[in-house]
Amino acid sequence: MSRMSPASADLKHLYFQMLRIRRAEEAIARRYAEQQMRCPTHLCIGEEAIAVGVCAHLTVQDKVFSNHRGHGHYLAKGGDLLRLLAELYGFAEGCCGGRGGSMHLTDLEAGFVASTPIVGGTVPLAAGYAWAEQMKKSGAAQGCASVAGGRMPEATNVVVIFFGDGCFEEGVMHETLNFAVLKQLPLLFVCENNQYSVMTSLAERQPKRDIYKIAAAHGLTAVSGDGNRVDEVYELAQVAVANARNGLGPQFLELHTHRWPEHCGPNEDDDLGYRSPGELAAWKLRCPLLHTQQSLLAQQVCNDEELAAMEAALRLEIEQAFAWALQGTRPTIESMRQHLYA
Ligand SMILES: Cc1ncc(C[n+]2csc(CCOP(=O)(O)OP(=O)(O)O)c2C)c(N)n1
Ligand SMILES: [Mg+2]
Repeated sequence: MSRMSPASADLKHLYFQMLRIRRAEEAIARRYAEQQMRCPTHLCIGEEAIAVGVCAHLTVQDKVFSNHRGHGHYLAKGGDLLRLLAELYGFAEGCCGGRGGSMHLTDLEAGFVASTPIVGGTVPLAAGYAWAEQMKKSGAAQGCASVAGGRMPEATNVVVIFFGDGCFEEGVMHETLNFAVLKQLPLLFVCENNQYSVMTSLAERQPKRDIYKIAAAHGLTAVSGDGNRVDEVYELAQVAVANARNGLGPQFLELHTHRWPEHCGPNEDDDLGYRSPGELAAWKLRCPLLHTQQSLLAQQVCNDEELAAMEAALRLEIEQAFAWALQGTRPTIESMRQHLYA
């Protein structure tokens, strides 16, 4: 399949989705200081284009697995904002019953299976899910063949795993790549390369080389792109998702981006000096929202009033979502032993 740019209406939708994640993350950061959210929280401000550009090609039946920095993936896949916020406050109404916090998100109705804090933890889970999808498809094909003379089954549901450049250094990542290629799983690996694992840059951790080329050595189709350009992410993901869906095996995207806030928490940390001087400022000029907003205005897809209306709608939605979440109830002591396996 060849690459296609998003149509104007799609670009507007992509912009709105990115803006929704940005404003939700900013509101979380603002309210974090109130000390009511007690879970460690990794914000994805600056990286919104990747979640949005990839998830634009997924159906509800397609599944997403994520990591510690998962709010954007959850929202882009259609996860419930109310239940995300309630989870951050540790309330029973949260998407994990208030037991998990920011790094344990789930919304099965939306096809967002799980995020976990263990770096690499969800990578083999995603492969397992993709293997199950593949088995279901081949089971359906055998059923079809006996009933309808070998008619081809529907294309497979796709599984997407989002992870960082730090995760790519985990052994399980490479074991999973090997297995996914061996089994030709309908799995899309999305590496959000923000150049840092906590405060250590890629240059301090690895010899100079491209992550996607290491992935390609496992024998799958791997490409890299600008993770701050939602149109580019959209185009690359369109091809990758279609390939995975249509039996061409696992696909790999390495998308370059940058996290603006501190690794974990609501604040900025540029004063700590682990980023080179001017690095963050340069990335802020490459803001994914700003670029898309300029395109929408230049192409006359949106005017200033429509952009202001989007902001107003999101302000209301997010205010109401916090008001709902803050009325949550604490999980009961009796529920403490539920969902435990020993
Ligand atoms: C197995 C494991 N090792 C270490 C950690 C501590 N830790 C949490 S996030 C993180 C950095 C991960 O970096 P990356 O995968 O690039 O994601 P980013 O935070 O940059 O989005 C580390 C080392 C962990 N949670 N799990
Ligand atoms: Mg990183």
